[in-house]
Amino acid sequence: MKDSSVLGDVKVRDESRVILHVDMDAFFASVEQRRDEKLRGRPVVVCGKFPRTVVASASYEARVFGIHANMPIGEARRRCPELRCVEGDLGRYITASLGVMGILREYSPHIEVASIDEAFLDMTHCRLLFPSPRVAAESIKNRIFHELGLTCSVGIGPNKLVAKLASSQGKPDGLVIVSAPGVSHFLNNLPIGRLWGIGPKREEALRFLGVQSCGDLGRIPVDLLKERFGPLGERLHCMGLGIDEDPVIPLGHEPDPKSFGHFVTLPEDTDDSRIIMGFLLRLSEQVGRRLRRNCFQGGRVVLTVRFSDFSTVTRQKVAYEPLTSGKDIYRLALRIWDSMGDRRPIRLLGVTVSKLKRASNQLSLFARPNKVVALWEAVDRVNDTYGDFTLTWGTLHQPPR
Ligand code: TTP
Ligand code: MG
Repeated sequence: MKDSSVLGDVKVRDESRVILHVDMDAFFASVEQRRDEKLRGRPVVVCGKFPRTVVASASYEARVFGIHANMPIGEARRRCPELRCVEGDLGRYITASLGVMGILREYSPHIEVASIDEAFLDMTHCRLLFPSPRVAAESIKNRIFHELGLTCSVGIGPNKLVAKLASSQGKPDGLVIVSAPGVSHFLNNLPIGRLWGIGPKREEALRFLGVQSCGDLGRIPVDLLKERFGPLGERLHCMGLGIDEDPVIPLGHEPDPKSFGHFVTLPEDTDDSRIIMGFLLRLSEQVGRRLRRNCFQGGRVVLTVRFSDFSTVTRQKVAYEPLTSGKDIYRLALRIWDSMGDRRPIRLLGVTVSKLKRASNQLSLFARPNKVVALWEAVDRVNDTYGDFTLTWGTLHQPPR
């Protein structure tokens, strides 16, 4: 196999890789349709339990009505009055996901679980095991369907970028194969919004430069992209050409996460500071818990606030001491909230901790007494055993509806 390598400053592209991307179709909704036959063939969405939750997953029958992930549930119901809304059950989806990943593992040891319902498989070294990548992909689709009662879409390409675009192109229940020489033809008319990392704002900025399709993105001078988008310009240029040298990273070899964040859509828009503070404390606790569970400490708190008109503001503050406890995260989040001074009613709140470092046992000058550390370890143990928020701050004793 040719390896991607750098000769001087000339990047050599490895076009001999065979990468499969498998993405389950309407995953949460399909698991619900499998469980309950009354939901099959019908418009179904999976959502949270708050009345103003958003859609997490929409069945393809629901998508005909323009319903999609992240749409407020009220809007989804307006579009389709007969819509069935099912409260999500993460346990069920994790079990289904384990089933899928178990099957995929039989096809290649080089598997990167990219999310609960998608994975990349590097099949480059498995070529002798299957007559062709197509045969391997068809076998995967058959097994997932017959053994798990679910459908998936598979994309095959010379890299992760193209494989992922190919799987999404074939949805639902598709199989799209793009060979290395076919990449530029494949990208030519593909809308730029399909590329990872291109949201509505970037899409608009690119359209302003006359870029409509991925093909256009590849043809526009890289210097223009760098001028407009900074360091991201180079990456955009590569994406437009279908170049992606990122390896498939198997479990246990992932780089450290960059941040941990939790978000909540409030039961109703509010400017009541007591309610807002309650949610901030709850979110901060959740983030602190994740930091400790994964043995990280944080250096910065980012507060996300979405107002009732959907305008969204993020503000951040750097911490003087490494963050691990929800209370410290909360203090900083509250300071950010206080300093924002905008008291319009809020729809969504998010607390994220970034600048993560692996937690060390080194004590700082201002180190907490070990009693505090021991207390948090004990609280975590109780919550691990009996469920989140079994032991928590008195102010959270009445959990938000
Ligand atoms: P996706 O693969 O993005 O969506 P999907 O499987 O529902 O539909 P598609 O056929 O287009 O792939 O996400 C996988 C699951 O992750 C999805 O079923 C629900 C969950 N999810 C959320 O909880 N919130 C979100 O915002 C998104 C996008 C997904
Ligand atoms: Mg999916």
